[in-house]
Amino acid sequence: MQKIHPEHPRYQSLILREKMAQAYKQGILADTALIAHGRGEAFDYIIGEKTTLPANKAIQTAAASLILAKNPVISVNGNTAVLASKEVVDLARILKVKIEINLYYRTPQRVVKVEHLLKVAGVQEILGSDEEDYLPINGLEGPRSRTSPEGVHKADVILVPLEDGDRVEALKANGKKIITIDLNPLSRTSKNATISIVDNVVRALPLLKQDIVKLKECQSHQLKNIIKEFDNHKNLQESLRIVQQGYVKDVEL
Ligand code: PTJ
Repeated sequence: MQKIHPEHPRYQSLILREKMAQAYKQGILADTALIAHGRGEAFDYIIGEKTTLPANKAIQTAAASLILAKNPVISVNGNTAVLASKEVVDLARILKVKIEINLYYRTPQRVVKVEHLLKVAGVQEILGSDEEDYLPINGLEGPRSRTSPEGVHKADVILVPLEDGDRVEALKANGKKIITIDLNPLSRTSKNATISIVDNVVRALPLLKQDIVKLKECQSHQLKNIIKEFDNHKNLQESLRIVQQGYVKDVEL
């Protein structure tokens, strides 16, 4: 592994990049995973690698929604597992929910490796790894359409960090509430989700956990109010404005 100096101004970002490169070499990630990561990195660079105000608002609403959900599930792909297994497992533990593996570029070998990462991070039961036990989502082709009967299939609220647009659309069309974490406010995922958190998964997941701990003490009408007051479309526009401002600021330099 390349030595990265902690004093480097973009130390965290370089550490994540290195982590992804190593995981790619180990066959955990899809061939295009580093491209997806690079796109996220570009947006993160523009927003200053910080959680923005609209992202914080979306995180708070996501926390309220997950607490109120009857059957929430966390859907995990290769990139999320590599970047944030521990954070995903922490969140699942505190919410007492299941984690389900869903891979866009599914191979049995990658499923085993992603499952191993999550188990090392501390989770016992993981859905979505069985090659036989699944039900398809209507309106979606290929391995992405797999849902575990005990997980995504019967879930009402699904947290899908870093997801592809087709799957979000199909899950929503099947009546699910979708919470995404995607650094690109223009992605179909962000545009179609019920709650879109425009932030890096590595920052958003711990903040989501923090808000869940805080809001767990609230009564259900207070949580419902948080959700009622949130407008995802408006919030996404604010995220996009921050991206535009970041860009203009750089050009003026
Ligand atoms: O592991 P698999 O086989 O399921 O494949 C996973 C990837 C991510 C390769 C696959 O789902 C894919 O191709 O995704 P997309 O369509 O490229 O979308 C990835 C989105 O995630 C893009 O909009 C990126 O901006 C965003 N993104 C990348 N890294 C991060 C991110 N968002 C939040 N945090 C990140 N660290």
